[in-house]
Amino acid sequence: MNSFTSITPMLERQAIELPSWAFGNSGTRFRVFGTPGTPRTPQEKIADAAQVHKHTGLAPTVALHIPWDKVDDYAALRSFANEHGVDLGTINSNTFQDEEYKFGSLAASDPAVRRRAIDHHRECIEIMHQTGSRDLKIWLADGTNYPGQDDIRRRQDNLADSLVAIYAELGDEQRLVLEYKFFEPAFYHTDVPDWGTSYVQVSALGEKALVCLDTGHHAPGTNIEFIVAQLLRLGKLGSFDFNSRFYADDDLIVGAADPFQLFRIMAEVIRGGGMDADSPVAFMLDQCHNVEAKIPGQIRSVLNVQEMTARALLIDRDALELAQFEKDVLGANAVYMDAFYTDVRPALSEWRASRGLPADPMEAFATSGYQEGIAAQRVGGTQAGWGA
Ligand code: PSV
Ligand code: MN
Ligand code: MN
Repeated sequence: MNSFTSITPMLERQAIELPSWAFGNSGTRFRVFGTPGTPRTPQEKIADAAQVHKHTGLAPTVALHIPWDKVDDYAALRSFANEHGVDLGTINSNTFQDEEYKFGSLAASDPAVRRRAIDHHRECIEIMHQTGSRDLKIWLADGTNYPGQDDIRRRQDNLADSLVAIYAELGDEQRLVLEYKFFEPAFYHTDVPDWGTSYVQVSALGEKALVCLDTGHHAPGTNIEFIVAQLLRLGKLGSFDFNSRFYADDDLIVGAADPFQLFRIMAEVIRGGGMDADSPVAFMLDQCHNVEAKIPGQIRSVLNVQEMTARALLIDRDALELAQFEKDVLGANAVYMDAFYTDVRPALSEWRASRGLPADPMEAFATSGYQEGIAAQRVGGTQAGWGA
């Protein structure tokens, strides 16, 4: 197995973007639970996100969702973030909560609806210029509920045309990442249901368009690390939305349901160069904390990613390749599993402390008094965009 010291340069550059919506109240369609201290403004969400970075050194940027995080002055919002030790990251568009989008947005049959959705993305790109964001992330709720409801092939053409119009607006340094999801809110067909469709659509656009892989957006049993390997091989893996799920799009803490899956994904990311210094792959959380405390929930999440990354980096690639070459099936599997079963927490704590970070970020936050402070100061926190 590789030594811990040999993997710290890779760990050093690990960055996991936090979603602003993770800090708002959320729940399910049955109930949204309030929490004391919930942010009331985008600024307060950013301040909370900055706590995660302060205690872990892992989360230097915060993703915004428009219009949930709409402000008058985005440059000022960026300065606010910088003053808190973080920066603004991905801009997420939103074409799923307005009445006009009942039958879709970028893939809709109605040209006026498509135009409206394209204009919204133009506005997002304008915001990206002000926030200094590189990535525009598009997730669409588009789809149908009944066979025959709409022409599913024509909708692909509509989507392609809409994406061309958006892509044309991107600046040289900007990128578009197209996220896929196999179902929900549409149940019969979804217009971007899988990595293949996303790949086909972004490939038609050009180099600045890539696929976003949300770990919660697959059918149970899907081999996600294979998708990772394939997209990296094709040079089209742009970003991750990390979360975990038991049943559907649960948006639970990444690594909570199946740490081994997270390990396997990170092993394939590393194998494909996705953690190299010049890698185009961006890592983000896409989670909601319905019943647990939000800031510690995010701290736990980035630590889970760090722990499984460290374990995946420990895989002795030479020994693995040799065993694979020699057709030593169980030997190869043992090399892989040895790394997975290594508890890296003590080494990570020590390494963290050596870099001036808390050895135990969960404990450091719990004893910082921050949570008590916001609970006393903030009344009437906002609901995150996701109620389901
Ligand atoms: C809806 O499934 C979703 O959870 C997608 O994963 C998006 O990334 C997220 O909402 C925010 O728009
Ligand atoms: Mn997502
Ligand atoms: Mn989702």
